[in-house]
Amino acid sequence: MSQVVGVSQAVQPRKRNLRPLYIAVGLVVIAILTYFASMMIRMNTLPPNLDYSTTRTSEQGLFRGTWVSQLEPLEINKIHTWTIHVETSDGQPLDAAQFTVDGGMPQHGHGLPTQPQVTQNLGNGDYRVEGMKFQMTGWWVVNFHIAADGKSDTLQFNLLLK
Ligand SMILES: [Cu+2]
Repeated sequence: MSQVVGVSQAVQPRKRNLRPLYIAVGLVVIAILTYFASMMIRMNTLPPNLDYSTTRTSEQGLFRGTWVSQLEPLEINKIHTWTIHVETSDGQPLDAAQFTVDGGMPQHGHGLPTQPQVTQNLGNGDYRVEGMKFQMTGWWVVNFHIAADGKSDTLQFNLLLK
């Protein structure tokens, strides 16, 4: 057989060696699979030692705050109200604090689906927060950017929605 083919070999272009191409395609596929696998792991693996306390100290240590949800237990896809209590680091209630609320899911790169607002000062350092909502299960952060007595600091809470 090979002797017969031998004649045409001189005329036709040599058959290309496709092996490098297969190797290159294989490497690209492996790279893509690795990328998606690591993305899935990153999106689903919680950082260890997350503090889920409902009472936390603000980032610079100026304030302490505690949240309580009127929806208990927390559920996804329900707009609900929180009460947040804020005080100074030495336990004096903040009676004239200003708040901005934001948050999101750090692993997913998205924020809250709503824009919660502090709508009422209930006195004694308590404030009503309306418009809370979480639309997915998983790890959420909620940030209260607080200004009081000419100082500002951020309280961050971690939540695990199930
Ligand atoms: Cu998400």
